[in-house]
Amino acid sequence: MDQENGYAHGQCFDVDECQSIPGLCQQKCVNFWGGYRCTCNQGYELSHDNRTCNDIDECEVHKDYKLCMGFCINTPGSYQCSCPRGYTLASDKTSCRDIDECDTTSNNHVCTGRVSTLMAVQIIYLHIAYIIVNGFIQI
Ligand SMILES: [Ca+2]
Ligand SMILES: [Ca+2]
Repeated sequence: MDQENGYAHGQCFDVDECQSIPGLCQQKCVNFWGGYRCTCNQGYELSHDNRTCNDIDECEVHKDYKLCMGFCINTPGSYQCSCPRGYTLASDKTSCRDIDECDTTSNNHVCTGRVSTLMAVQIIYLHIAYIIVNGFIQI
């Protein structure tokens, strides 16, 4: 009788390697009659040792398909998209949407009235320059 090797009472039976050998596979173990197979979670691929799983670099593998409109950032088991400055990630998590800096309903008030931030800074600099040159405050 050799139950370890799947032979008992003159008959063969399957050994569930996934149950009997803890840590056999790094992520998932699939038992079948006469053997077993390691598999990986979504976003990972089985490495050459047929046991451990490596992260798939989706940004590199699918670079021809342009997964992201902006930048693609590889993450363990997945990937993320990000956008250049001045854009925000849209709800589809892949495309970029222009930020309307002039939209007064948003919290990014860059303008007050009709004076832009840049103009306001220029006015302050002119006042400071005037004070330095003339030595007194005159508004
Ligand atoms: Ca088996
Ligand atoms: Ca990945």
